[in-house]
Amino acid sequence: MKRFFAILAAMYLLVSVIDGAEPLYHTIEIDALSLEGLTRLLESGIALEGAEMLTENRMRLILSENEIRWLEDEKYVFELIQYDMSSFYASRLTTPAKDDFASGSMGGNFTFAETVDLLDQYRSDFPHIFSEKMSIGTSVEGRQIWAIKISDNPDIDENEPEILFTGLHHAREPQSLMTLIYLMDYIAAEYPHNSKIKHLVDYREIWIVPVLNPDGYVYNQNIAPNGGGMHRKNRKSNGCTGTEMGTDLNRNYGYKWAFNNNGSSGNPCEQTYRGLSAFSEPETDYLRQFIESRNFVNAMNYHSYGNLMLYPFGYSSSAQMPLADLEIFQMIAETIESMNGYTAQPSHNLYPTNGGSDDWIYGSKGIFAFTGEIGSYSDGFWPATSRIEPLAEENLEPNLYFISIAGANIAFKRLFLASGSFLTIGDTTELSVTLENSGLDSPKGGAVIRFSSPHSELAFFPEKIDIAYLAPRSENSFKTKLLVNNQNLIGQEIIVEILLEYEDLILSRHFSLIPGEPIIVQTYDAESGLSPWSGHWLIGNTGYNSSHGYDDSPNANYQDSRISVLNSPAITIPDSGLPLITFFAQWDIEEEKDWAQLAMSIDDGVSWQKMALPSMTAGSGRAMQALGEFGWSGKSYGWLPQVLLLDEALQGASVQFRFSLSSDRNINSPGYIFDDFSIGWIEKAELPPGDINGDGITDEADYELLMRHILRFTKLDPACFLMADLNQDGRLNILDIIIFKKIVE
Ligand SMILES: [Ca+2]
Ligand SMILES: [Ca+2]
Ligand SMILES: [Ca+2]
Ligand SMILES: [Ca+2]
Ligand SMILES: [Zn+2]
Repeated sequence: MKRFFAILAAMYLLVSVIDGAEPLYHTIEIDALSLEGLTRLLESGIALEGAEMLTENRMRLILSENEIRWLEDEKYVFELIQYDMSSFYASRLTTPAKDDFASGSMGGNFTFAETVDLLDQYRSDFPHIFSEKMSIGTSVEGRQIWAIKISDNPDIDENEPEILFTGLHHAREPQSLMTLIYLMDYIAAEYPHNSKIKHLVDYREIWIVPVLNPDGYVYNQNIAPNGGGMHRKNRKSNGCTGTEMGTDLNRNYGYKWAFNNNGSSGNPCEQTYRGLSAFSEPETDYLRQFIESRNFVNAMNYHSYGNLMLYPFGYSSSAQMPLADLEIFQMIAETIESMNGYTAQPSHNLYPTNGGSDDWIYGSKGIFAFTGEIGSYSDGFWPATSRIEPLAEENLEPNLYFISIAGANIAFKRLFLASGSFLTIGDTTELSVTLENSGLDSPKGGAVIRFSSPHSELAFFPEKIDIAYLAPRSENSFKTKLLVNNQNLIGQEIIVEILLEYEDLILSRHFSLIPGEPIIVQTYDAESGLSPWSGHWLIGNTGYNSSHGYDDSPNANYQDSRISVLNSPAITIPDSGLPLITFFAQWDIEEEKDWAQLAMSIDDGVSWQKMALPSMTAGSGRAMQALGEFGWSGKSYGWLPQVLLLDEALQGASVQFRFSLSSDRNINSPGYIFDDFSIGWIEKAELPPGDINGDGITDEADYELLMRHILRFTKLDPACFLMADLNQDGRLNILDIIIFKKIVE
């Protein structure tokens, strides 16, 4: 390994000739790092943010020359990886195009002054959802620390769950600011036409403090006007100069402040200097007052870098919190991890910190506080200009989720029809809907479930369920009964629509069922091996009411960049009645990009026709989802019955089915499972002519239905319409009435 001395000596020369220059920062890798060496490192006051263990005893980190000198004195073994990070970062920052998102003058990053202008711009462009910027106090050098609120009626303090976002605790982490500006831009643009965003704005109060440390950020602008400045702390005068001046704001909070010297430093020139006392710094003290003046449910403090989603505690690995709180922290952090891949973990897992923001915000105030460390080492403190928007974008979905869960966050979890896909004429069957509220509050004003169908012949008891209270972080099931009395509907596909309404948000689920009692001639239940099915898919140990199912990737996520298939054997379609296929399926597949599909071949696998089922979604046109085709993506939330009606012309034919799962090059999920793949048929009822209501006799009741349709009081179901169209001319009129009269005479 190359030693460092020669380079270091050259470096000192360089520094000494530039009068008053800032110390340089370099990326180094420490090797042969022992536990004892790590402990000394922790106690040194070096900032380990972004530091990474590359192997068990090799650590990569960014240090100032003074810190590197200290490493040498302490006999660490290390290697230079990247010289002068400030210049290195600056070399990747370019002048952005005016209409790019990242159009600030520091290589795309907005300066403090530009950020203040943006806050004014939001207010003047969107005064109905952005508040006037408000100062929560002034910094060491007298700059305003601005906050802005996003909500409906932004000038009124309404009783809505409050969320806090902060950026730039540390001055050299501009991606924290850019991520919040991206969020504000997105909300402003989407609010008028995106019901989910409108819900978040109208039913929450979103507070953003984009620049907590304006002095440090402006200092970086002064020493590196085009970006790349390496100052971290605030600008409190403490006898040190340059980037060694100031207090580490994220070690100055008042919960276990100065707990020990591992997680903060008492030496003013060190990067993790904690200040003279808890909240000795105006920036942290004003944020404290601001937090205490409000009612935040959760708080997200953005930093960079490390691809991490951290939660308390930071001060000690033996710190305890109530299990119920820990579960909430884990749920939120792990959900975010599933969205952007950031590692969810308690802050102390990485390295101890005391006096950190989250320990106080949670430990003293009971607010669920997180630290998001955006980006990887290759992005670093000043990501390349082209990386600013992608890094902000990868935190958009997590941020919207974070806003949502401060209140109610409700989704359909399971739908279950007791009779599977079928409904015996004249019998009621139970439909149960399970809702999950993963949010931290019950929906404001409760929730409503409505059941409906475009087929007026399908009745629900009840049609509407009012839910006054839906406990935070709970699952609840609600039931209705379904009834079809009309035998004309046997073998008709009937769509059931379930609407969930809460806080002015409407979520819907659809599924289809078929009135009638099918005769199943064959079922493949996956209980005795894959054969006679064949392909890439396997038998997994998750089945529908059984222990096995057909599974694209048992107990694992599907692979990237792959199309895997499962072919059925040749299947002979029954030669009577209405032929159909029925099965149960569950899936969890990357939405919009990947999907599972079902195809059928009637020519021994020469050509395949893609099927469309009501539980599928239309192709997005992105990644694997072809426009004009249908497939399963997103989540089924448990088993959903599936039924596929086949053309009567296929009676007696030999056909083959093929399931496929197509994945793009990134993000994979558990995949697709189906079970009890059955072939059967339904016999249509033999009804007398004119029996519109399908009760077996033609009488006054049918006449009334016919008249009501002709007089446009009600509209007949298509199947009933066919029954009423006695002269079979495709319309209902006086001619049908004349024939009807003759029938009942
Ligand atoms: Ca409001
Ligand atoms: Ca099975
Ligand atoms: Ca009748
Ligand atoms: Ca007619
Ligand atoms: Zn930071």
